[in-house]
Amino acid sequence: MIGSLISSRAARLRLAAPALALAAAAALSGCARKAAEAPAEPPKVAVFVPGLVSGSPIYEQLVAGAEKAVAEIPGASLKVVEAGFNQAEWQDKLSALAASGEFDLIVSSNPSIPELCKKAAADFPKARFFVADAWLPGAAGVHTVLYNQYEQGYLVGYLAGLVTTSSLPGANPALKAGLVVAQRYPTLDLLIEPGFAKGLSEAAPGAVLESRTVGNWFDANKAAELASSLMDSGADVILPIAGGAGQGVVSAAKARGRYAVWFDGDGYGVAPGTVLGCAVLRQDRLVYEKVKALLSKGGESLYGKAEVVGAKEGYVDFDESGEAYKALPAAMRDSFSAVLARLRSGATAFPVSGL
Ligand code: RBF
Repeated sequence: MIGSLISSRAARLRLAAPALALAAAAALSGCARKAAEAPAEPPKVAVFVPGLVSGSPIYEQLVAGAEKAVAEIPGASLKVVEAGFNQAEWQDKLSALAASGEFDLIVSSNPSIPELCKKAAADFPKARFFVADAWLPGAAGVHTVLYNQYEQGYLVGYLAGLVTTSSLPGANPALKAGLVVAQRYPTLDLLIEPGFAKGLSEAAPGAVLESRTVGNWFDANKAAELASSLMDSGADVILPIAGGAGQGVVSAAKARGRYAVWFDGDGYGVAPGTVLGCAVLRQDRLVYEKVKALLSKGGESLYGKAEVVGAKEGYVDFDESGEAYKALPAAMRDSFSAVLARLRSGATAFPVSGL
């Protein structure tokens, strides 16, 4: 039985190798025999969700991408761990996953996570991490990919500029847009907000961007209050970067007949007619591709590396399929789609080399 296993593996080895004689010799070596006797276990993957999945499109996509990759690897398994909103607990929870030694790969997402992985990898050098929406080069055992969120912010900023200068029923003469954020962090301060401001001022020269901070990623009531105060001061279109709390921004905008633009996923359905545009991430695709690559031969070479992907690579985009977007005046959509096309083609680029 074992003998036939070895010979069928040897046959496959020979098929794959360019030099038949070499492959046959390798198949007879102790090394190849050992590999045949102890076939690699199917991989085990953990998804570490820094928060809760529900309500945060970026985390929904994280899980969906990992699930798809694992489903395609025979015998592979997936465990999803929601770490909750107490950020002070994240290091211990992540390190516990690494310490268990159970997982071939721990996958996560958000810019604060690589530092925690770096610490866990120092304590448990066999642990391997992939973090999307993050950037940390040179950390052993940790691979990161950052989205060009300047471009993502720019897209909805440009749309917000078209809205605030428009004669849509919910638009007012004040040239003002709002931003409701859960907390301040470098990707927001260096990419998302300046990108939004750039798009806004290109479409609406002289327009003002005002922001408010919720203090957490879940309090939709507080986010709604902050959105109301922005609307009191003249904002007619608001972007929430607030995870589940963002729903409160949209309901407040809806209640006042104003508008929202959305980030990360498809938000048109959150309040039809209120959410006018969605700058999306293809995080599900990225996570799927990276999990597959990291678990295959050669995947090890990716650890320690940090990459940036944007609109040109197709990981930052805009969802034009929403009814509310399609119902906008043709002149607005023409102007917006020209900007979108330039970003997609790379004719307009806002290169980001890290954080
Ligand atoms: N985004 C969410 O959608 N939900 C969250 O719970 C969430 N938590 C975050 C916690 C920290 C410490 C940081 C730095 C970011 C968090 N983000 C969260 C933001 C996320 O990484 C991303 O910037 C936004 O989703 C915009 O793409």
